[in-house]
Amino acid sequence: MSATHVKRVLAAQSIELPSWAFGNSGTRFKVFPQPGVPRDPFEKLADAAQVHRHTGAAGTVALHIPWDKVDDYAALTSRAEDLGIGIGTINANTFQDDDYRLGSVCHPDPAVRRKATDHLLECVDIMDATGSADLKLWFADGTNYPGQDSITARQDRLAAVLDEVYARLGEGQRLLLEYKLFEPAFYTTDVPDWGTAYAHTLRLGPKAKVVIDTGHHAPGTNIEFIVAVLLREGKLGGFDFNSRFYADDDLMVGAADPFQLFRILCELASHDALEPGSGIAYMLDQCHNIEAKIPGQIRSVMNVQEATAKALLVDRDALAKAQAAGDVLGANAVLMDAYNTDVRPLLAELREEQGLDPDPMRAYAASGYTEHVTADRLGGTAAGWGA
Ligand code: PSV
Ligand code: MN
Repeated sequence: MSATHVKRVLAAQSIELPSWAFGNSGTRFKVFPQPGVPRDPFEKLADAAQVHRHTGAAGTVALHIPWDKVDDYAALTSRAEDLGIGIGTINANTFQDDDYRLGSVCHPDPAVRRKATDHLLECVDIMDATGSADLKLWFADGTNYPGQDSITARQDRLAAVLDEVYARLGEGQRLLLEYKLFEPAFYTTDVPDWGTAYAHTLRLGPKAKVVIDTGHHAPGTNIEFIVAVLLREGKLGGFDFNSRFYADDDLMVGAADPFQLFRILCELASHDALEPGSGIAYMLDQCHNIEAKIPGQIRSVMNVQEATAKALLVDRDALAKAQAAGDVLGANAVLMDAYNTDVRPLLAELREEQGLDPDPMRAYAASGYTEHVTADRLGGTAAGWGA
């Protein structure tokens, strides 16, 4: 692919930011509060807009309901527009209510399932109000002990709820089903893997797709294989990007294993799924527990851009030739040549062409925004993971 084409795809790339990345977060051991953290969804949007301002590649923000619940979604949407960004995916939350001890959509009690379903339907109402196209569902449902509940009955309950939510989707709206190996349930999880998510979304229909959170697999899982299979079946809806060393670490994408990120993006490039309009939502799902949040998001967007540029630089003709000839080392060398290319000058050039500073980290630091919000956001309650 020519440098011009690479830059064209990169210029059109859009990486969605999670609103919750801007609030205080931590582990079950300690949350280290940071000064200047937003106190409401409007301030979260303002911080997200800074990431877009300096990268030009992060024009939408995902909301998490009820963390980002507001009285007036029209006002929130127009604030986003004023800031030069848009509202993206609506993430449902059926994991933080006392009623959900035994699950939400898979709970044995129909009243709890009704409550969870009503929440999901409310999320679609919010999509209507904000113009959001995607509903992202992740369920903390599962069991901790053998015999605790019927695995099959739980799948039946899940299917019934998904049917009801799917039927409520409007024109152009999608349901993205996210899977996760374990946590908070430890014995069984009701949507533990891509196979389960695929089976449900296949049954539901074309508006239902699978979302891959890169942190939700067993160590050593070949995620690019999952990407290839789902793309081939037309069932890949999007990504929650982040890095993991051990479990669902939610560290910055491309930090723990940039080569894995490159391999995933290579698979997407080979299906032309990085091109605008491919229908794949590229989202971050991260928390910045000890590092500064806005620069953490800027760095993450840059990491995705760098891996994307490398994936686009793979000489696909040479690769196809080497593969057809059974040239194992030659084919591998084509990939490694692209991976080992320093794409930072190309991205700096692109940013200059877009009227941006070639170094987004430096530009943000020089902007004085951190100092401004630290001085300005006094009083009130800082948003946290969960508010
Ligand atoms: C669950 O671990 C998850 O990945 C889901 O996407 C949630 O909505 C999100 O994290 C919350 O941070
Ligand atoms: Mn996720």
